[in-house]
Amino acid sequence: MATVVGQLRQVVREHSRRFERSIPLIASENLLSPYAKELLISDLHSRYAEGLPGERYYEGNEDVDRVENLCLDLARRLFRCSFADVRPISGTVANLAVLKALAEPGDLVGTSRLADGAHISSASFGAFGVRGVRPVYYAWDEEAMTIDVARTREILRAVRPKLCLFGLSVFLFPMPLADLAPTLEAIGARGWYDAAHVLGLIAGGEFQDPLREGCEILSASTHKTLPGPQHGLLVGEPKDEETVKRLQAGAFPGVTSNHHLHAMAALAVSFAEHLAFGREYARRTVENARALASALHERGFEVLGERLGFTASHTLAVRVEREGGGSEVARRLSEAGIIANKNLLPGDRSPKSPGGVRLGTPEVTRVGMGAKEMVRIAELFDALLHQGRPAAEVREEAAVLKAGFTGLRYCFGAGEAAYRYYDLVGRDPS
Ligand code: DSN
Repeated sequence: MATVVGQLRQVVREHSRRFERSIPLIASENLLSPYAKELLISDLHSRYAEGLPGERYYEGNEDVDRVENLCLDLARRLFRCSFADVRPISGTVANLAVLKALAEPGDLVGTSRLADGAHISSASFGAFGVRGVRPVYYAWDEEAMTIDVARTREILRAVRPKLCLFGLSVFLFPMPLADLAPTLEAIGARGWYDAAHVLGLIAGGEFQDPLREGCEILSASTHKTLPGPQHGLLVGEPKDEETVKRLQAGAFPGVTSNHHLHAMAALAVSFAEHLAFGREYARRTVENARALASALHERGFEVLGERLGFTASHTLAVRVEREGGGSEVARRLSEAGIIANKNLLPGDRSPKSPGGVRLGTPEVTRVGMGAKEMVRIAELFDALLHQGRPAAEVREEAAVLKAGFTGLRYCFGAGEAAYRYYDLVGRDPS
């Protein structure tokens, strides 16, 4: 068994090295700062603290309470709101907490379709199905790559869902929340925003401000454009104390037992870092996404959202049917050291044959890349997918490009190795 442990350490070292040499373009991934990582492997990992600060079911939680109160305070400052709950352990769990709190089985809940970029939480095989709520789909404007306001108003007035979820996993442009808010009010529906992808952009003042555009509650994961640990979050301006209590009960005991205290402590660090560095990071992340989109478009790639400047977020969607389809292109990019994912795009007929790839700039921005590097990345795409250059050659060029960008930015301890393997023991077991 000792050998297996040695093998595992080696595999994870190789994984870190692979990412150090790659161009990581997964829109939902990011890198943790050294101070956040340190708390992630602290003794908090070994503890239980069910309940809220000061109202625990376990003893020994005095310091956990201090950490949680700091984390809550930072969350409220970052999102300029009165309510926060940092106990959901992931974005999907945060969504389940909202559904538990604000919907009953059988209720109608507004959302977008998967092919229009929605997260699997909205699917019958995801969180919606777990809670037993029925989706009401918004109409979609394929050219503008966002909700079609006029047609969606009609749908909402006709069907009258109780709750309306706004949020996407291919999130190119802000949702038309302010335009839809009067309709939500007229039918008595509550506005809920899943900010997982754009959390760091919202906190950095870059995308939209859902809590001031008609949404009462915002759920999220905390490791995408907000470069925190894998965890979940609820923030908002609940309309009354009853809603606060329901949301808190949704988080615990509704959908969590213990809330991963080590991740919560790391999240507090990430919030503090985002308060200090988030504005610049968010701005540069979006600038890079636009630069990459333009550079790919100039090289003949079909980047969606052209009329509106391709993207206003960290994400771009590229239709790659001419290049072999989403699955094939994602695989070939990976062989060439460029990590992305296949994705369904509007108009795709089968989930098994996604027509596109989704690209994101959170991680390449985090290690300090800028517009010049975005052009270089587009050249690598062109070389591989249009000029027929062998993947092995492109992989070497990708590694050369990445070699200059392996230190973290936009955090305390900037410059620390971004892909460091933390060898705490110093030797393999014998
Ligand atoms: N699966 C994540 C994404 O890549 O968008 C969201 O949970």
